[in-house]
Amino acid sequence: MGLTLGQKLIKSHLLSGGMTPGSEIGLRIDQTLTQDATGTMAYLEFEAMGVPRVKTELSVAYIDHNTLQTGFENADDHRFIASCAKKRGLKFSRPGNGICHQVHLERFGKPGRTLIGSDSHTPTGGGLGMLAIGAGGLDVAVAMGGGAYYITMPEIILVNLTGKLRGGVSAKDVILKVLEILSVKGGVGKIIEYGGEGVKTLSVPERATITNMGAELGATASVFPSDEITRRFLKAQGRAEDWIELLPDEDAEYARVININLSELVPLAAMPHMPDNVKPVADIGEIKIDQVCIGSCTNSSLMDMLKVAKILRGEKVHPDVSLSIAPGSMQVLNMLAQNGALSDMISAGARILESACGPCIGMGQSPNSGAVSLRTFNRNFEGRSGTADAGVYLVSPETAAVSALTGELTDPASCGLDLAVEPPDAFVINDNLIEEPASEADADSVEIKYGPNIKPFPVSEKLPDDLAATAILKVGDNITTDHIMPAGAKILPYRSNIPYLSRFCFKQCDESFAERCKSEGGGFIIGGVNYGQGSSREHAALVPLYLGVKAVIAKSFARIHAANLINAGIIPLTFADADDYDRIDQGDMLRLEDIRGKIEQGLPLTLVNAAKGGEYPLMGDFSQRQREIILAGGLLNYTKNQK
Ligand code: MIC
Ligand code: SF4
Repeated sequence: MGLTLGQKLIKSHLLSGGMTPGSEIGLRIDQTLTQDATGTMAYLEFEAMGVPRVKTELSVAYIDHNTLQTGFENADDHRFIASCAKKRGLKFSRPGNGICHQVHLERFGKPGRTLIGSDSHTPTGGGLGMLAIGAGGLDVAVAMGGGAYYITMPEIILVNLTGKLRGGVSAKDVILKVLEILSVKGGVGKIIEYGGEGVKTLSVPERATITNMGAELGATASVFPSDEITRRFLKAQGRAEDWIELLPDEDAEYARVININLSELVPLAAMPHMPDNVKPVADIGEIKIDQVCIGSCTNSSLMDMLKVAKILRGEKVHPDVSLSIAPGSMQVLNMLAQNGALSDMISAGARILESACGPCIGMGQSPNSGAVSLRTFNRNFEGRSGTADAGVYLVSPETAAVSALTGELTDPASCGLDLAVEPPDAFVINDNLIEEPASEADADSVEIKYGPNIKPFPVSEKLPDDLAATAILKVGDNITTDHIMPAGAKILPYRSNIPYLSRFCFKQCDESFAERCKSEGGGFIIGGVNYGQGSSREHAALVPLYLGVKAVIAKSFARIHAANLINAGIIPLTFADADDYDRIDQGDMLRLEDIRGKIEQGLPLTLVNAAKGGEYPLMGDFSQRQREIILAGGLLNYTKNQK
């Protein structure tokens, strides 16, 4: 039997385990990336590991999330990360150079290589034929130190594309269609592979829009073939030598095939407050809009921006709409400036933002109360924009730009637009904002610069024989890491200060959570389906750890968050019978008896509800390695024990 693309990428990097879906495999990692909001913690962890230089082919530290610098905190974090990069052998992408995933695609991604990044949208690199996976900061630190990265061997789903997108229909509509079909949990434990004749009609940045939002499916990764179009993109980036051809075998077998005819797609929108709440724009009806934001790692490429500029040329932004545009990288911004498209945007009344994440993570541009905000981003979780009662619709750049002019949600396919833009033969290459590391010989003299906001991270104790605690919080389905550990302009500057961050933990779900944890010494969290979906932020595990959370018992978990919990020394457990969730009330006293012995021996686990007298069987489907990490009280303790 032939191999799929995903299987080929895995096979060529397999360090341990067999390629049977569901079993744990260890992968050799060629490249890593970090961004600043997760990076400070990742480099603190890397420092704690005591490895002098990174051992990967390439590691890049980006600054793109915390660029508002409303106080000294962000700038101190940037300086800390820059000094680590210089000393430890990483490239450093300075603030202003752009969003990590966009820059990585342009300057560093290579077909056939593995990449892990401390950001859930790292799978963007799959647009170039990479096996690119989002991970927690500690996993990235371990990979930088030359260690394997462990995942559950995924099933491979093929999305078979035929036809060609019609005018006004965009790559964003393709991934919104996949989200409609699969939902925000449909990709868990899967690699989504794109194939079929339709692939040839999509440019690399369009493919990257699609793989980027594979994160919203919960998928481990998404991947496109590396073909002639990939070669042309790399050549235009001055990197023709990085190209290799990478195609699935003709007789490859897939766990499932989803057929999408691109010619039949229409402009879509994900309505508040979930990325899979998808409807055709034309069916949503007339909605007056207050804000439009164009940018983010999903839709900020040169091609996207050129289409937006074409729509805005000679027009005026509707007086009731605030339009902001953040081009994804210095390269994109520079090229828009050179060819005049930037002037078209400015003249129409767009507010041009720095090339960074910005409004996507609530760093500025929070909309007005009760606003309708159209965004070309990837997440529309409640409150993420910084305005609790705003409704965010996720749309394509075309829908966003057309609607910014009309003042209401407008279907761009109905406007008879001619938006054909040709990809450039040569991108403007300027790496002035990328700093090279010190040579090995000079590294000793580089000092790591800490700031007063950079506090030590919490370290877990080894697992005790028994665990007993109250159900300190009970939450429902699809709880996101934005619920657990919110971000936004007021909180994000404290990503390197866990004690301060802890005040905001679960605030959106339960104002008194942090206080109760403090007075009761922590507890167990009871969760529903897909607990911890969304970002890779390990803060959503480290902060609960700091607050004394010992275990999370849920109906199911999102992949990266489950791994982050284990790495932090918190046990993620699933109900064997989902109905037992209903038998627990917040405040019940719960016990996990002989938990240490049972995890050690891989025996079935039971949760005792002392308050109600019930016993609920649990599933702790851990690999031997995961059991050892849990027993040691987290990955750092485990790694130290191994030395
Ligand atoms: C996000 O989009 O939620 C973030 C901010 O990029 C996160 C990382 C973080 O929380 O720092 C992600 O997607 O992993
Ligand atoms: Fe940045 Fe938004 Fe992309 Fe996260 S999703 S990396 S915040 S642009």
